[in-house]
Amino acid sequence: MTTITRISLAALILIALGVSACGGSSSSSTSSSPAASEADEAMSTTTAPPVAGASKVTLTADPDGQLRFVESTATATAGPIELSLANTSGVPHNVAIKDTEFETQIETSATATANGTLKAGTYTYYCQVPGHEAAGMVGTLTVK
Ligand SMILES: [Cu+2]
Repeated sequence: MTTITRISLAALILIALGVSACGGSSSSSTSSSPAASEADEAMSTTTAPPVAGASKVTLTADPDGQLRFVESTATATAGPIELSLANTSGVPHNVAIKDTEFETQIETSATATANGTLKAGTYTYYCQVPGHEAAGMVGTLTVK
């Protein structure tokens, strides 16, 4: 009786360990940059490695929390571009460029960055948080 109870307990513990181990591995991050440290992610996010000499486009979310970018227009040089949104407000924002790969993470009180390349042209950047573009969180990027 005692032996059977011990075996059953041991089996239950093994099952429990097995389940938790499986749960742990299957819930691993889906991040596309697993090498990034948690400290880095807390400060900024990046969708692709930065390119040396990239044309930097730095936008700023309204610091008072209004749904707008401080810059309604921006310019960049065609080629590799580093797009950043500095957000010091308590409102979550991001920046994306329509019809391109550029899309930063949504951040609150942090700076988010996306890297990629753009050809010369006129692009529209906007905030993807629902309602923000409609409220006016949109601008024009001219790439030459
Ligand atoms: Cu926004």
